[in-house]
Amino acid sequence: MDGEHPGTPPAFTTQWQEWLAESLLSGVAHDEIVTVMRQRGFTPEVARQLIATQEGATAFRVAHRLLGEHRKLRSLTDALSDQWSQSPQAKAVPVMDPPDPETFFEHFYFANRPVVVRGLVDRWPALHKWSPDYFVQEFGDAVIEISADRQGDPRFEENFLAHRREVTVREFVAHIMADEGNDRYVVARNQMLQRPVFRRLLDDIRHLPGFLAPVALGHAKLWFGPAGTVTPLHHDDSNILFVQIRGSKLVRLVEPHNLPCLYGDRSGRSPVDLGGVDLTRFPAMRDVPVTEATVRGGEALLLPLGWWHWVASLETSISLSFVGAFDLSGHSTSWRYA
Ligand SMILES: O=C(O)CCC(=O)C(=O)O
Repeated sequence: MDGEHPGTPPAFTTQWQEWLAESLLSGVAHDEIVTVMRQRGFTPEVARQLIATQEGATAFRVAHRLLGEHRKLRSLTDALSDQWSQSPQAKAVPVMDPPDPETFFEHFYFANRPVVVRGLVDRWPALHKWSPDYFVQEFGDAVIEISADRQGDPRFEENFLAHRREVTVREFVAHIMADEGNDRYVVARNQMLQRPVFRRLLDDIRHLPGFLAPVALGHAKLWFGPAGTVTPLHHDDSNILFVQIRGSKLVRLVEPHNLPCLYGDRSGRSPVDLGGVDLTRFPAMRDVPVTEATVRGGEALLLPLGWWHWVASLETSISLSFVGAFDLSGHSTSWRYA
């Protein structure tokens, strides 16, 4: 928009058109717009005429209406996240002990609130059998896919395909027992339990009547790694029951109404590191409440639909997640946003 010669009326370039549309849609007063345009060589009459033409254009009027709806929705999410921040549950995830399906659905699943459930999987043989040593003993020579060399790549999730490696269970366990950290991790997307050789592991988990639909068991997703793995902040599009089989994990959560402050991409990943938020890079995070839970072996955590979560393993860890397959008479809701 610079570089106009005094006395020569400037061209109303695409850049000017976008500036004008953006200023009007952001609510800048006409007089202020005219002042800026005058300083750049437009006469006040031409500036006012351009404003009138812009405001009369069909595309502008549609954008104005949609923006009004967007602002109203945004102010609602701001109000709801403010209200949530006053709840005691915003400080720490509540614990349900013993498990009770009615309370689980009524107070947590349908209320879209996370909860740690104790005692839910007490009867699963996996709790007592599964360990790195057990996996070596039973499947030592079997080949698995892992997510590797992650520490040097801040976008290792987006670049998932480039980080896939094949190793034997024996090699993997030897590595994770020797080295903590985020460099080697069997994640859900590696689909370990989908390989036929590992299917018999599913015999060690049991139907959870009232909580999970029987079909859920066949779709269990495995997470297996050393202390120090980190799954970066993201949200999923369904409710998840996350079951810790062995070891413990720290889970930090952000309530969905804070979505506009999380710098997320279209797929639901956020660059914000909840291990230590950089407020210079992400100032909108300043007032966002972060809720925390430590999930220990034998405990389950409801990760409700749309909740952002960041997960760090505190010890050698084996976990399972069950996505969107709850024992409901209706259907499991999912969030279609693409
Ligand atoms: O355990 C982890 O590292 C991540 C779990 C997770 O993000 C999920 O189940 O959605």
